[in-house]
Amino acid sequence: MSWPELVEDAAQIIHQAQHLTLSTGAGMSKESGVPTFRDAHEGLWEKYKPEELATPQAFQRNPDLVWSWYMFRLDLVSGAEPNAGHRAVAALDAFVPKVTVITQNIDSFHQLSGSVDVVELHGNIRRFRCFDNCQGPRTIIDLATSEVSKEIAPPCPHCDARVRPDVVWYGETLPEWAIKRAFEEAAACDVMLVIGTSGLVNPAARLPQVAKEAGATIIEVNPSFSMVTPIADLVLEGPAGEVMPAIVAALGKRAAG
Ligand code: BJW
Repeated sequence: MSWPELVEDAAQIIHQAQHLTLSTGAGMSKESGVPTFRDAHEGLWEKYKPEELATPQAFQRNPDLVWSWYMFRLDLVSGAEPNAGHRAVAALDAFVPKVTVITQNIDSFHQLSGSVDVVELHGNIRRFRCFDNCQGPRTIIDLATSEVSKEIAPPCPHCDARVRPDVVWYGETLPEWAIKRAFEEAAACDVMLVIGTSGLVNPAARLPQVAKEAGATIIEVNPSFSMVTPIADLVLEGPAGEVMPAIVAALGKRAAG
């Protein structure tokens, strides 16, 4: 069935939910003009494999290359805005008693569009820290990005190391509190809405399975097949920026009627 035919089913399930957990990925921000990871083919993305740049080893090898890649992406995110999908996700807070957004995205768009409870699994591209964690794990460095080089990773103000973005690279552990909350919310929800993730990167990829095993209904919004699709109870094969506003409109009609 095409996604418009499934909107009422999705609204019915969400309408009955007491505890809704969302798990969102790069597809959520695609309609804001931010490329996804695995279907992006432009600029630096064409030249370098994200997997080869998003690692601590890559930063050690060539900090300036990795820094310039992140500055390019920070400019992209700073010039973009949350889309109708993010706004619709934020609107869900009005329809379900408990809503938690667990995101792999690093762009702050859920927070900017008004979602109240957002758990960032992979950090945030707008924050920075010392590569050597000289002031303690994940201590944030206040950096005016407008005043630093976009090509050269700046020196840490406290030690000889360089400054890096506060994101989670391959092979690095996720913030402990974030992963703990994510798995708690996955295990406790009665509905999980999975939007715009390929479901390839762990540990985030395990969240829908955890929710499913705990008895939750899984709804997926994604125009393409993903690793989540086989376990989803309902799949709306469309873009988040169109599907999510349609679901919220259907919820609004239910609330009014
Ligand atoms: C739309 C749409 C529209 C399009 N609407 N939808 C071997 C070596 C080292 C590590 C590992 C290893 N084997 C396994 C691992 C573990 C590794 C992992 O899972 N790797 C797999 C790839 C195999 N995980 C880790 O390393 C994690 N840490 C960890 O596990 O620690 C313990 C450990 C350590 C060492 C070894 C083993 C365990 C950390 C993972 C960190 C991921 N970091 C990145 C970069 C973040 C910073 C940055 O942005 O640069 O996070 S990678 C990248 O992938 C980014 C994303 O958050 C993440 C997920 O991608 P996402 O969001 O799913 O995007 P896509 O592009 O994949 O999918 C987009 C989807 O949207 C598609 O389905 C489209 O169809 C859809 N779509 N338009 C709705 N309009």
